[in-house]
Amino acid sequence: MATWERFRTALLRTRQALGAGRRDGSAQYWEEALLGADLGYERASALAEAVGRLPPVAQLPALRHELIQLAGASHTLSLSGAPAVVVVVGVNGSGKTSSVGKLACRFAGAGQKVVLAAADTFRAAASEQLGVWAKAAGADLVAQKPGADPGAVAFDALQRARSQHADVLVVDTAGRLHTRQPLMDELDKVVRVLTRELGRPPDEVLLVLDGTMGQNAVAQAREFCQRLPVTGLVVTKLDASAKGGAVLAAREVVGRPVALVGVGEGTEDLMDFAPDAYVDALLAAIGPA
Ligand SMILES: Nc1nc2c(ncn2[C@@H]2O[C@H](COP(=O)(O)OP(=O)(O)O)[C@@H](O)[C@H]2O)c(=O)[nH]1
Ligand SMILES: [Mg+2]
Repeated sequence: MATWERFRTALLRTRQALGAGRRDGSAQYWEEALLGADLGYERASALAEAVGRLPPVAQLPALRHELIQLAGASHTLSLSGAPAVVVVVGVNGSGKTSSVGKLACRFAGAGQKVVLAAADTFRAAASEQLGVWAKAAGADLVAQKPGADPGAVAFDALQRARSQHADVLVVDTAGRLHTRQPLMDELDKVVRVLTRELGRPPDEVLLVLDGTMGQNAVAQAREFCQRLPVTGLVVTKLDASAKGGAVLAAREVVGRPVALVGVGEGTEDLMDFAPDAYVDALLAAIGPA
């Protein structure tokens, strides 16, 4: 299936939200449509006002142009290190472990040797869940006892990746405040340990956002990006969300590119973000003027 079609399928609910009203070309119509897709109030009303002033035939092309600008450039993962190191962060339940697993399958499928680090050490179940993905991908799993220092797990995993000449190390992390140490400090430490050992920052620090949370995910993104050197966003669960517009809002608010989007629970359901295809898929539900 083409990228556009996969986005279109995944964005069914958001498209329904966007295409719900009867298109009369008024600013109010556009504002309701864009708010329905959870683009955020300020952005939705500014766009609606600008588009609503145009003649009906010019409205959809103008909106498309504006949304593509908002979506920003595409971001190909930069994996040049040997090993390349990817750290995955985000709140509990956002889809970190699944995204780490899908990435592992993708890298392994491309013939790369992958090591996974279970740096969510709060629950035993967390490393078990990652172990299932490691098995599926044929990746090596580095885990320690529950309660271990996540920085120590990251350190061990990097040693392992080096000794095995792995191509990629992907580090899964915890998403909730579960020790006396606040979450951001813990994640910051994981990144610092890796930076010190590598002599450079990790290749990617990916922030996973739950696509069903809409504007709440945007607020989280702001908080994470203030504290951590986030290089890209991963927006998951778009297949279960009517808030696909929030992807664009998050990108704009934090100024980090959207790297990947999750469109389901299968190993293949983590797609590279393509701004044009995404916006076209979003707008596909809007009827003629
Ligand atoms: N439908 C759907 N579910 C997803 C997606 N990504 C993750 N999930 C589900 O979201 C739940 C939480 O994911 P998990 O990776 O454990 O989140 P974590 O706590 O951040 O590690 C699991 O049930 C996943 O299967 C996605 O793109 N689409
Ligand atoms: Mg997890």
